[in-house]
Amino acid sequence: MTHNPLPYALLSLSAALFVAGCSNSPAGLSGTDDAGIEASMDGGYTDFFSSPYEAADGAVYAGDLRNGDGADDNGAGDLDAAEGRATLPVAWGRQPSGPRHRRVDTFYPDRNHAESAITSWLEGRLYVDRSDDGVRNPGVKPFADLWHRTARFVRAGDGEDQWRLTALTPGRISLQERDRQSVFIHSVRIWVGDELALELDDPNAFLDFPADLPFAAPGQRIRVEAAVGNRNQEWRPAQWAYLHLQGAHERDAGVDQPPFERRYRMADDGTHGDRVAEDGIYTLALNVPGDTPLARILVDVIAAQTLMTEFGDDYNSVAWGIPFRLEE
Ligand SMILES: [Ca+2]
Ligand SMILES: [Ca+2]
Repeated sequence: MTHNPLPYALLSLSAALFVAGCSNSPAGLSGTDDAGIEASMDGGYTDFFSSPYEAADGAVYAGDLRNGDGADDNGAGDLDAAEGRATLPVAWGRQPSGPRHRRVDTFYPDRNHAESAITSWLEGRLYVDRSDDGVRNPGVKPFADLWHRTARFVRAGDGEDQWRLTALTPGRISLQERDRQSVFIHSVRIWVGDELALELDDPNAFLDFPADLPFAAPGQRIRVEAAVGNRNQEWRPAQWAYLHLQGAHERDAGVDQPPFERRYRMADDGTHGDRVAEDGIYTLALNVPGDTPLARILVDVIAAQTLMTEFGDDYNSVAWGIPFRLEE
């Protein structure tokens, strides 16, 4: 396998932890169960470990959903960019491609507990259509992302190869070539009704599962604020922010449904619940859709430059995936 410096660093750290754990608690070795851990990830917890779905749009969307009710706000505005002023394409979207590699490094502090660092290497194509000609004829840009999450498990029963999820970090998506990434997420806050349900300023922070996850009933109002930025200020705005509602599990047993994915553009213009225009805090307020397998909220930041042209090797994006609980 060929990997970049970042995954090497992550894996080296995990390996060091693993060695330290073994030497400190030799009994831990007899409790290792890598196959059982991965079986649990791919079993009941697939919503949090199906990284390709967390990463991708899976379609080239026309316009943008903005009002939270599913109506098309036609986000593509005037395509003639004024000096330094970024505009949106008519349509854009991502499609994963090629094989996906997942690496799981698990440390066992004792025979009943496990902490797994999961890294996936994701590649795909970004489609951008900037010609307002009534034809869906996008150009294509390649991308290569890293997806990372850490999760803690407890053995569900003695002698069973079953592990119960007890905590997890947000899913963090970044460029494989980290020094090419100029966009960043500083923090995310989620309100459910009038209550601040989650405040995240560290994507490596653990959320207790399921107690710490934002929780809402279908139809309930949620509001998401994301403080984001771009070290490259060539365009104004320098980036766009999107919110994806996602879920992978099957809502109805026995019915094989495609993963649920809905993308909304977040506002930084003082509308749609945004408190201050152009302060780098993007907002979206919407009513939680019912009858969907909503399990994740993904905050997705993409550099303005990346959507200003249809071709080129300038993909520049970052995302945090936040697990979410929908009242059944
Ligand atoms: Ca077109
Ligand atoms: Ca704002």
